Amino acid sequence: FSATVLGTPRTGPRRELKRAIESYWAGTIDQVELASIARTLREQHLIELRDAGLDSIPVGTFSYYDHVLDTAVLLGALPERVAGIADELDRYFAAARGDATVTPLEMTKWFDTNYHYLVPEITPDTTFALAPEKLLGELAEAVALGISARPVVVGPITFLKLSKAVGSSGSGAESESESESGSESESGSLLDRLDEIVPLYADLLAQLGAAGAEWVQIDEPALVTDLTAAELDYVRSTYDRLAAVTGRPSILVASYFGDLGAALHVLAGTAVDGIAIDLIAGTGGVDSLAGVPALANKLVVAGVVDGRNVWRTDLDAALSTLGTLLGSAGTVAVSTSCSLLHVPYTLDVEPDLDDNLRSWLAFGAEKIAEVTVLARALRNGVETVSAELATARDALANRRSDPRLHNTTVRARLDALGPDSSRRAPAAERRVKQSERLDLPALPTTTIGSYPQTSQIRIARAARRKGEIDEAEYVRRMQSEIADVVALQEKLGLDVLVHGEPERNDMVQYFAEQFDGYFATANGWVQSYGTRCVRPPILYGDVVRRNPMTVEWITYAQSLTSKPVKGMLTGPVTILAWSFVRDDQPLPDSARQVALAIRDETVDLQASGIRIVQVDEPALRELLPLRAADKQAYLDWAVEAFRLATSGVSDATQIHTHLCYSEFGEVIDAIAGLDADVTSIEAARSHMEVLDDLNAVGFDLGVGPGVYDIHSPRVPSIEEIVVSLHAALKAVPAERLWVNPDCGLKTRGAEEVGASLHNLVEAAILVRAAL
Ligand code: THG
Ligand code: ZN
Repeated sequence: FSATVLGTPRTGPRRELKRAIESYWAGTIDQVELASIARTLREQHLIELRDAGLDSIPVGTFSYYDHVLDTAVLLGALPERVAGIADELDRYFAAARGDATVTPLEMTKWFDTNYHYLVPEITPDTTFALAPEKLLGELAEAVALGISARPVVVGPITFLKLSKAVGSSGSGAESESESESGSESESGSLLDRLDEIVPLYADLLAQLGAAGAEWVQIDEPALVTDLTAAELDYVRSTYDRLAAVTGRPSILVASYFGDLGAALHVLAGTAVDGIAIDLIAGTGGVDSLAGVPALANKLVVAGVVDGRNVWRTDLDAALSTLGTLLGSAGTVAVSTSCSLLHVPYTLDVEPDLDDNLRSWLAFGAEKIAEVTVLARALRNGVETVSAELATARDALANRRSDPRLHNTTVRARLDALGPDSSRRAPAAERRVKQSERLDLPALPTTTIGSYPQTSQIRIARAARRKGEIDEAEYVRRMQSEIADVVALQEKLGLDVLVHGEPERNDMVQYFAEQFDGYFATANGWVQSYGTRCVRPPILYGDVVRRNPMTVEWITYAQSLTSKPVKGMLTGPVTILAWSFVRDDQPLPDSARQVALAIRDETVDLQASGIRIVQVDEPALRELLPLRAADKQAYLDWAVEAFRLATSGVSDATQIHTHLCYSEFGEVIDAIAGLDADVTSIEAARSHMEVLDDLNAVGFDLGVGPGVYDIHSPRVPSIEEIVVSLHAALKAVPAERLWVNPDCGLKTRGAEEVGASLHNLVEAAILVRAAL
């Protein structure tokens, strides 16, 4: 084949699948109707992909929740605790989301993307067994439509590397917190289980071959991470075994999100038929492939169209890459660098884009068109696509010359900032000035920032969007929400208050909308996990904060109370992590621009009398590079950007930060490096172990280890919070300890929030009295 993509979005162009699944959960449609909606979506999509000109089309990439969970089902590896649920689909959803009696699988990030997968649990007792019905069924649907379908599965190495070894089959949450998913030692040991699953993959290949598949795509993104020699041996033996299966389809091993490095030589040395290579995220580039003679008898599927970002491809550059590749590969097919799961479906549903901006972009459908143009150029000669090449050139030239890309004021301001601009006075000096000004009790209580998004908030937001209410009325309604949240906190006796963030639905979108240099899409949904989607804003030019963004809301809240109200901002790394970012300048440069905008906001908040400003970096861990060699450079610029954002205020202004989605291990030094006066952190599920880790790196600033897990609707008792606080006090002296939940409260119900915070305050009072 000559033109393909490694995968496609699956939630539906208008999020039809999301709605159908949520309706099923709500009980308003049954399984038959859900299956029929899903099948229609799949079939329409297959036809679109074929009509767009792809000559090999991925199937089996459809999912009701997550493709890693689907792989666990394929291999018969769902946890024992859901085995008793008779209905297959309900068992699947119970593994994904839990139910009244069962804890769900843990969720974590899919490599360095914003997609979250469910972490399969493998116990010594797990008995793998092949369940190929879903994949065979989707293949049969495509075959019936006469479509040249290529079944896709997550490969055995990646599956085991992403899974978590748990002690025994019996337990759920208890054993989960003991081990971190994906860590070197455990995943190393799980590769022992290849002997059990490779035969199932072999069986699967034979069945796919018999069902008419000419090619199968085995996804092995784990091969772009650092692998030990022993792991590379596993790669070799696994693919030697799979290549030896009789009656199998041709095997395409798909890598993406980085360079294969040594794994390329290993794979090329096996008898697999094709290798997909990410020529966008990989820095080795196409030249590094020239040194792999074994590629000369393989199909190289060249990922020259960026599957993860939204910019129109430089077709001339892509053609030149493809030309070089023709020198080292047996045959070449054109593809996206990874699955299109990570970008929206199409630009067609974005009415508000100006024509210039539109011409710079390519979402899913537009990327597929680029792939087919490039493939036509390879097949029939560049002259057959000269019109398309000219259009692409014009768009690129238009983008490069657009005045919105460069703001000389911002650049001059950043150039003028020396290293002192990201340094504050020593923490001890700050602590003295802050405690004089704030006059807080020992073990001060606070919350992370957001309060439940009530139906009144959603109604007001929708009414404002439709123009049914004016801005003044909208502000009145938000102020009334803020007043309620402040009154609640006063009543509960919290020490440091928040305004509750009613005006934000997604914090990154909220800030991006107020920056020049950003564009917000109307329908650019991307799956985040399960049925949940986000609309990442697009950063295209230099970032300028047009006006103060939060000052009016925060000062309104502060006017209602004498207790300190925290200003609430999102840090530069998180804003970028949850955006589509510029590809025409290094990410650290964009980070400094966002940091400057946030810094201006902190200074304005301070000037308006706000004494504490929190700058959240929940995504600090998310952008961590996949290869160890790249990690420190990332952490250096990420920490520097945060410090630039937070060092503009006086010593007496207290800077807080909040980090979530733990697995802090690799970033623990960076957390200390942020130099925030107070850091609130997820700890409830890790039994306060994170505090020992912080001590080990000499962390001596304020810390608020979450004393209860807000991801569950359960109300923690006073007693258990007291126990948590005593555990925390073993690691942290009382002067540095804060008391807070482990994350924002926006997804929780009002009643449980009131009850939980009541218990939190009572527990703090009890422990305080005993100090
Ligand atoms: N904002 C952005 N990206 C994120 C998060 C975020 N990435 C990581 C993490 N948080 C993902 N978590 C969620 C949680 C909830 C939802 C999406 C991602 C969610 N989405 C609504 C839905 O799909 O129904 C739509 C929300 C909307 O209307 O904007 O609930 O916090 N940028
Ligand atoms: Zn959080």
